Amino acid sequence: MSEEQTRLKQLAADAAVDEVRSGMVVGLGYGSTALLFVRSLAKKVAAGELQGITGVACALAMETEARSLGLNVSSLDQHPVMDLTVDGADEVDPALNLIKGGGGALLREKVVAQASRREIIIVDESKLSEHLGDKWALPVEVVPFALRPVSEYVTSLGAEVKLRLLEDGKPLVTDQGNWIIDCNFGPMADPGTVARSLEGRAGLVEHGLFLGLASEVIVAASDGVRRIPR
Ligand code: ABF
Repeated sequence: MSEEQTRLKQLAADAAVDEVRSGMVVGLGYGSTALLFVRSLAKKVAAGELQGITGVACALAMETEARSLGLNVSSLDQHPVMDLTVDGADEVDPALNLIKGGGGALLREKVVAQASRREIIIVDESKLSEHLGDKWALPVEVVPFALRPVSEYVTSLGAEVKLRLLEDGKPLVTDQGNWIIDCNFGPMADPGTVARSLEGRAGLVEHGLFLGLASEVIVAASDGVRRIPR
């Protein structure tokens, strides 16, 4: 990631921190941009500028990181509704629909997003696309037992399917013990139809199309930060 991209991500993250109020239950997203948000949030809490913040993390790794930064991290069992969640995205279309899951945390991210009063997405300008799928394959979480039938089904829908592997050649394992297949549908004229074609398929646990879930997208570009409300 370039220094400029990191600078832009930090601008977006700082704009999101300004939306947090004392006493809030805050969903903590996953990925490098969300991490910048969590670090900025932790600084404000440590400085006493925010009190009574409870975090609910969208990934086990973020839970650990947030606790190491001194944040109070709880669970959905204790806090089933978030006042505000801040998360990243891989791709954003003009309708603020998203592709998420580049970090493999899409299932918990979607659970937390659906449980949030506000879902603020923070991105740098490189994430904006005319159509979802222009730049990113769609991550899909799959039960290992069902890898082949689900992969063949998604291929029959017209996508090119690849099992996500780590550098050691082993499959990435999600927090739920599942695998991720990256499904390249190409540019999607109607992501809703793609989403519906994936839902209900046995063994296909969740997909990375976040439709109608973003309340607002904060975009950091070289000419400044802009906020796009739903
Ligand atoms: C997570 O982080 C994922 O849902 C999303 O794919 C990814 C974005 O990563 P980054 O902020 O590092 O670009 O939110």
